Amino acid sequence: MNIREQLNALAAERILVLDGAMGSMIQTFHLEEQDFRGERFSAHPNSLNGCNDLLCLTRPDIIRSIHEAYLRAGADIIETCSFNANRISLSDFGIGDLAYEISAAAASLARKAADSFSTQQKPRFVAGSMGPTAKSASLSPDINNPAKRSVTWDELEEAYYQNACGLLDGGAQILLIETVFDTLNAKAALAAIGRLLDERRARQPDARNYFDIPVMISATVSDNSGRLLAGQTLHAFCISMLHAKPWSIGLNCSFGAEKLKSSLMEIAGFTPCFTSAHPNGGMPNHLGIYDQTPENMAFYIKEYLQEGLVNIIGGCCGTTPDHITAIAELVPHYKPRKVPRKDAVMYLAGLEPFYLNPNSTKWGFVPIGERGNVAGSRKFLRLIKEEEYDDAVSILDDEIEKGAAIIDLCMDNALLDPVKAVKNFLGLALSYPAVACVPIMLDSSRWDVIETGLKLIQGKPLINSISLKEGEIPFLQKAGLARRYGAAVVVMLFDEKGQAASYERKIEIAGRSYKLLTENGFPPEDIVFDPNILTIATGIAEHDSYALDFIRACSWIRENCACVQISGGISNLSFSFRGNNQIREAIHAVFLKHAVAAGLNMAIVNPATIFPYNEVDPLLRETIENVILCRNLEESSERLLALATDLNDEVKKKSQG
Ligand code: THG
Repeated sequence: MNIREQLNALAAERILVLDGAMGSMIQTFHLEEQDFRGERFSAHPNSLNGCNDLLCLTRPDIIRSIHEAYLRAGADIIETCSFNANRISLSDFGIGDLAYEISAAAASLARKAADSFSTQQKPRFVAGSMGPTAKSASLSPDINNPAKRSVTWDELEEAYYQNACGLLDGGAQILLIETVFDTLNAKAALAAIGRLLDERRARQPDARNYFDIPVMISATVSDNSGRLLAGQTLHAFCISMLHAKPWSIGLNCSFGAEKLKSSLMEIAGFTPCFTSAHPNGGMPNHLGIYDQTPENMAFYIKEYLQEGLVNIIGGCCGTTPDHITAIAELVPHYKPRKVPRKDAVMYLAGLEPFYLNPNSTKWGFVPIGERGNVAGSRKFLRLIKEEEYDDAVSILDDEIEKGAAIIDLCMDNALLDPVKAVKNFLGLALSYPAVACVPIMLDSSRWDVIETGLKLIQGKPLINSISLKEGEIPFLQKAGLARRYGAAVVVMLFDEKGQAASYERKIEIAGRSYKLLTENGFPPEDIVFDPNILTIATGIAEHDSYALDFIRACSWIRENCACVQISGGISNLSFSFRGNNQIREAIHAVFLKHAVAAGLNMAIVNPATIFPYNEVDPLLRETIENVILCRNLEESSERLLALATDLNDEVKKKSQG
């Protein structure tokens, strides 16, 4: 059995006990500057007092004795003293370069302690602690410049990578990303861990099983709103973590066990993996000291256990081995929480969660706003070019108000630098509450532009798009990166031979893409097929069946590709009637009715112009229906053109008025 299997077997039987605080225990030793420095850092220019992680090198005796105290108290899992053992945090002390060394030393110390207590009956485990750093990848440090960030995704990912590398090399058996206050930081940590474990497995194929390291994620809530500091709700946070298949998701620090309970309930009811909690020992008193007694803390923890909220329980700031003893004594009397299954529904997130439910909108499909697209709105293009970003954001706000549940964002234009435009615009737009709440669809033909967006979004976005255009290897590589960043994907029906226009080509490519993705572990509910909505009524005979072929492809995909979503860019359909909005809206209404019936459940649209099918003029509706469904084609097309011309004349008359 590898560590994951051992832990799973134990967690199926009982609630596991995590240890308590490292910091408050270190304080009891009343250490001075010299203890932190040891001999090795006696001449270091900065003060090192308070750099607890450094004690793994300079006072390993103390760290080990604390581990042993928690093991004696009954902890199944102990945490390494490495909360700040990353380049970003250690740089505050001028020792950023020691991140790997300290992480490795921290893990090795904890392992020695754990191994000396481990028995067949009660095996002990070491979780490598990975703190959030003091910097946020999502929040601006400057109120006058909301697009500014004090740390980038790349800096965080690199810092976490070294942190995790050291922890694994030192012998950590679990990695614990804790005190998450900004989901984007945690996503960078997950990406770093994912990359590291992939590299290790590739380098040491016979140790693949060993590098199946369980990852625990634990967030902290900063106020009673039950949100993380960077703004996400707990549901949105969980959704944004699930791509990494964490072993557990939970909460730590915050305000003590009593107040943490409601937040924990939210996570426990939903999360399809184990849940953990390691709250503070109450709230600090007026002197900043945590004075909650072990009995008092255990009183509140008992409620967690009675209500089946946790699989792993321990303590954070202010807790001591006595607190852990009190908790460990309770645990055998209660059953572990039952892990709910995840249903095969697409979850996305902005600051708020999004569950795909087309029936919850009045249209029967989920509208994705099309106007944040420099190729689809002249106004948006002008505002982006002129860097009038606030006004450009108001276009998105407006779409959301009109019903867009997701926002398509596209900066592909020859006159723009799309990487720069995404960075600057998205950095700003995400500071506006309405935009920040909904999931973003990153629309670009350039992968570097998409990755730029992925590195800025805390939630779970959609990538628009990937396809087999350049063959299977790049397709699967991008799908793999989508998982690493925690994004769902739009799959356009293209292959090496080009875009699928006919029904036969559409189903050929859909079937092939589906098989490739699902065989490589991509969850089908995170696939959005786009069977290419192409322009009809162009006067070219080949184009006549485009709408019908799309609709028929939707039906085939529904029958043959379980759990996927189907979307399309609706406005493409009517390009040949540009300038004639009434006809365009009528065409969209009729098309949507049939496409939704065939299985379309999302659509890129201008939500302000969605027109109800039943309100389309009956003669016009019948004509459009015939054109879309290729019935009586010649006559219907002529009639549609005539109706369009009439409508155009009417519009002209009215405007001349
Ligand atoms: N599939 C996927 N993504 C897509 C498309 C698709 N992204 C882009 C496009 N197609 C969908 N978006 C739009 C946006 C606007 C229009 C059409 C498609 C549009 N705009 C008006 C016009 O050009 O006439 C508005 C003009 C204006 O206001 O300036 O029609 O198919 N996955």
